[in-house]
Amino acid sequence: MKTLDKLFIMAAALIMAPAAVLAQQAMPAAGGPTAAAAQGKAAPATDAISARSQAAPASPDQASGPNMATGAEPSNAQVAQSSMASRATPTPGIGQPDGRAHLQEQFTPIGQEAAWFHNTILMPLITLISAVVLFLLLFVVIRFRRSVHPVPSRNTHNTVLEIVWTLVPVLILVAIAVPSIRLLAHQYSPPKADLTVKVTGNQWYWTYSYPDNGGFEIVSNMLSEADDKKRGEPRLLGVDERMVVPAGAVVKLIVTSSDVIHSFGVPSFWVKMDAVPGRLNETWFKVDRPGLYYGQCYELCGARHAYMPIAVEVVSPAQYAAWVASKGGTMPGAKPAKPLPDSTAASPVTNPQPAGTTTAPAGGTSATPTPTNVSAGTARPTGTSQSQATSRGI
Ligand SMILES: [Cu+2]
Repeated sequence: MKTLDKLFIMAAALIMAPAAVLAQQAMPAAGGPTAAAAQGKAAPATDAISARSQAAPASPDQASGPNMATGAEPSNAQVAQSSMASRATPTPGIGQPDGRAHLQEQFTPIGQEAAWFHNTILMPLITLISAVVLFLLLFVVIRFRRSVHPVPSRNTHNTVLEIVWTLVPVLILVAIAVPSIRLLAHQYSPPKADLTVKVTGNQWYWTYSYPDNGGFEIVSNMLSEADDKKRGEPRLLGVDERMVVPAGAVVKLIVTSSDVIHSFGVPSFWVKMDAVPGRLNETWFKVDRPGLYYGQCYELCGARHAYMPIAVEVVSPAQYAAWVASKGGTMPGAKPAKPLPDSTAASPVTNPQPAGTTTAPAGGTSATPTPTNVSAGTARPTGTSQSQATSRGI
């Protein structure tokens, strides 16, 4: 009965709306803030996020992702080996925090769409709503203060206002929902994967398995502060063994944990996925720009939670093939496919390259690995004393 009453009153209110008059001046001020405040949380008054112009789009050569399965171009094997001998150096402000309060520059299609949504739609809207609410509050406080408005109005209803402050937020929510749901749909309908990497969180390091490349696994531990300095890595973000993926390839991540819940996240990829023991979670990314991108564990996972960084190195397909070979892995379909002109080139590790010949692949961008002071990095044969690369299956 009560419900029926309410429905009746609401219907009557809707019909009567045009005839209603503004009861008093206090009403907009009293109602406005409540309704508007329900829509947006307080936000900084300024939109500090500015789109920074980004350097170095990947060259078509480097971004030829879907061909990954066919393996390295033989002619590039030597080049790749020489490049892999030196680790990519981080670019300040890219793939890592730079001290400013903003989203990191995005390097995946999803990240770019999400950053656009945040910077172009959400932040201006939140700022506008906050400003309107603040204005209404100040208006009420000043205009209806006791000294100039001693007798308060006792009106409790204003139909027009009630409709307005219900409809406007609904329309705002609908307007937000369209790009929001579109973004969700894009996130959860990944294109066909070119490469799968299984990510396992451990207390307190990461392991990365490459089932498409023979199932080898690498163990990624944080570097000491001294090593960070020596290798030019950002503090607390450098690792001994990076996850290496090819540029332009759709990388599927299977994320799990061996002990407690961790969370694998790389902010500049818009990737964050919980690593839960006994479960396989899936996420993906596609990065065209070769370079180095950092992340961290995003779930409180124990005493050294803060010390399990993530470093993802995006390299050209040829460099990736050389890296896989250096870890004892294989490229899918690479076996009898194309006989190499130089049979020894199939094993880049055994093909010494004169030091200093750094013939970068075509289209070398700022992110292309350049000769650095670090050469003891990833290009070491499987089975060294480091035992970082084991050939366990997953
Ligand atoms: Cu963790």
